[in-house]
Amino acid sequence: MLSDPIVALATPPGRSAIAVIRVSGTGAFDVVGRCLRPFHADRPRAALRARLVHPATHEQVDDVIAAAFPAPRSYTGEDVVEISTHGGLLIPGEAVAALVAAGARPAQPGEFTRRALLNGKLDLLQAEATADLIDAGAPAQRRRALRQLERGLSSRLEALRSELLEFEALIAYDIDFPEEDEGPVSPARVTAAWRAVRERIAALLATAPEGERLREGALLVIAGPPNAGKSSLFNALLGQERAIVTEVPGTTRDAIEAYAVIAGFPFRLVDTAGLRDSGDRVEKIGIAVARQYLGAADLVLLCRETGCETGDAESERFVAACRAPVVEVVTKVDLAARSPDGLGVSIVTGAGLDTLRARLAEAAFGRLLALGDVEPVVTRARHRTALERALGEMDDFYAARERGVDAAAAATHLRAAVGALDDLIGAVTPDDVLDRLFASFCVGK
Ligand SMILES: Nc1nc2c(ncn2[C@@H]2O[C@H](COP(=O)(O)OP(=O)(O)OP(=O)(O)O)[C@@H](O)[C@H]2O)c(=O)[nH]1
Ligand SMILES: [Mg+2]
Repeated sequence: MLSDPIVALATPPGRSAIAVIRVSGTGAFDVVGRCLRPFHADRPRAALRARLVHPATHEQVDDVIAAAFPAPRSYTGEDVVEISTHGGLLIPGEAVAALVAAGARPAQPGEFTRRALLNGKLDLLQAEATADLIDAGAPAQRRRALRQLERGLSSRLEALRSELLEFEALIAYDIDFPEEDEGPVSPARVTAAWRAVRERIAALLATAPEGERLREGALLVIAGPPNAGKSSLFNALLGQERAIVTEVPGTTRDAIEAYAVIAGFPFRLVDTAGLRDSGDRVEKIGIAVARQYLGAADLVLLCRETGCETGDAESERFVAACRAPVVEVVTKVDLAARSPDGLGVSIVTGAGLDTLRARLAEAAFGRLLALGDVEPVVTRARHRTALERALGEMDDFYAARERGVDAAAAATHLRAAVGALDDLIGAVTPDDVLDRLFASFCVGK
């Protein structure tokens, strides 16, 4: 395994108070020792002030703070030095160049975390959580990623894995005593134990749709008749005037998509053209686009203007055609003589907006809200396919037993189910899985 010293800027380039540079690998302390005056590898985990100089010219680059983390008690499990330099356009780059001149190699994206993984400091799920934490845009994403980083999902899978192994042992016991009529283990006991494990795998798998939605953001499409106040609501939910609002029906033509955090959850908001039977060519195209978005939506927000609550045939037809859940809202309630039957909102007075936000979060992420932050959730297609495989093997095992297949042969399905969970945790991870994960990482992480 490669453990040559690598270096990278761990903070984004540009003007800033400080920048952090990381060096990791066998010989990292020698590399840093050539650039820092003084450098104390024998005083680990202490922040010490030093001059950073170029190893060849001895010219001073910066005045820095550095801390040494000897292996294995470091992020990567190797010898690591973290150096805080001044920020800005020049110094961090020059400092990295000095460390390269002293013998370090510029790191690949995610190379530090990859080494942490290979050295057993993190499992694959934790490495994924690290990327999710950095990419988090909504508090719910941060909470979920932190739980996963704390091994919430890993320990649930490990527990599942040992239950599976216990079940396998039960079956093995059965195999070892084939001469007894009923076998030493009653079929009812085998079925009950099988069902318990199967249900736990299925319960975890059931979190996948909303878990994946949490990583990507729920696609929320705002629809309704022209002039219903869709764009006004879009802007209000977004917190900025992004879409054009006028009193002219048919103002919005192109669908407008924007990322928004609503009640702490991530959404991809889409404002669409008002739904009506239009003769206008451009508007017609806009309505066709709206229809496509409605087809792909995770959730639809249907707007109806106050006084038109009964709805129009066109919107009804659109909504009937989409598979996603629909949240209905009556807009412009500040103009209403009496309060509406359903949920009313006004962007003029702000009435109903908080209730609407809560309702949208509930509709898109209700299952996650009910689970709370403690219960583990799967958030990637990779997790889903591995669990589906485990579940499939469990079912194949049962079917094989039902068919009277020899117990030892049926048990190979249990082995395969354990293998699927191992892949998920990342016990043995093929290089291409790692390559795909770390390609999306920042350099320096
Ligand atoms: N009084 C009041 N007027 C509103 C409210 N929301 C929107 N309006 C007005 O209603 C008109 C239409 O608003 P838009 O947000 O453009 O409506 P839309 O549904 O996007 O319309 P199209 O894009 O044409 O389909 C504008 O004149 C807005 O100022 C509200 O809560 N109260
Ligand atoms: Mg509009």
